[in-house]
Amino acid sequence: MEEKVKSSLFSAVQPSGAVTIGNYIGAIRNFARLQDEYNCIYAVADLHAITVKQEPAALRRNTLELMALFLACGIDPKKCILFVQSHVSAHCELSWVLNTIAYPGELSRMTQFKDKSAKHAENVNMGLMDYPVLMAADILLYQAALVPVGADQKQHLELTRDLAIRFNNRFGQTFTVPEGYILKDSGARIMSLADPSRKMSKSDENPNGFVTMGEDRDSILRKFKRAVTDSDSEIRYDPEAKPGVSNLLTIYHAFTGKSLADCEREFAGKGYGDFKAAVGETVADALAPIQAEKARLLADKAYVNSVMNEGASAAFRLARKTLSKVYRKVGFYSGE
Ligand code: ATP
Ligand code: LTN
Repeated sequence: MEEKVKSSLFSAVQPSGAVTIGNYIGAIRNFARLQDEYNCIYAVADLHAITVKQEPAALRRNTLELMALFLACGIDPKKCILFVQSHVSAHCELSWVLNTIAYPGELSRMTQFKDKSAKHAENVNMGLMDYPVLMAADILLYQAALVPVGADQKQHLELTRDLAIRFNNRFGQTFTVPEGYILKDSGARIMSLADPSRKMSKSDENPNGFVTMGEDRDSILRKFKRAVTDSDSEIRYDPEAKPGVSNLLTIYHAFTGKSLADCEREFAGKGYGDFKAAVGETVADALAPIQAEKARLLADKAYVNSVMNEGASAAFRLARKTLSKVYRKVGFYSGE
């Protein structure tokens, strides 16, 4: 039988703090699901993380923890390439070349740049503005056809596509133009538990807004109990009119695998108190085995290190192919 050639898929998460259930539902959970269908390449995006201030010791710790979390969430290093972005220098090298075809106007218009500039007004640096060009380099180096991310990254993916097309038009076919894989239903944008008009973010100053993947059971139950809903009492999925309740239904749906309609039916006639407690219990139950597996992996640092080192070698081999092609196309003399 003819074997179908798998296409490549790339995604990354920044080691910029504790990973939330928003990151998990919108992105990481899908990483393991896609690993049989695609040649998957997943990175810990430490080069991206330093665009906002990081404590060096915390960055080092978060990098190891995120690698362990990837593994604990079922990403199999036998099927995927898992590595740390700064271990493969081609990411910086390609982003330099792409910088020469990216315009400051398009970069300064990015929503994330505007949001982060406002939030970190004391540290608006060139890296923050260049963030999407580095992200384009990540994706284009591996000729990725698909990029699973949450809805907030859609604009960056559009820019990646624009840069790929611009380069291909100027220098000839070089890059695969990637597509985003963004969940269709809710889930692509999990909202804050404390303010359902804002996305759940690990850098929120209010810790009641997010639940991290490492959070203990009591804290999870407490945060869900306090989650903002509305003054009505109906448990119905309607993100416009009932953003808080809809967000909780989405989280319940994501962790149980039940359809949104079934989730609504299950809670029909029940009060908000019971509903919030049930969602909290479900999340705590779902996170427990992931937490246990992560702790087991962190106790075996040598294994996690070996996964990231082998991943970097494999990523380097793929990245070098694209980078050589790019260098040839732009006219760098090879000396051969
Ligand atoms: P910050 O909130 O500090 O800006 P972040 O969590 O948005 O960080 P990343 O760690 O790089 O940034 O995000 C990793 C992945 O999680 C991305 O694919 C992103 O789109 C997704 N993601 C982030 N927040 C959410 C959310 N609230 N709902 C769904 N997906 C999300
Ligand atoms: N910017 C992304 C993280 C990231 C990424 C990537 C995602 C860095 N490089 C390449 C997909 C593809 C974020 O989620 N904040």
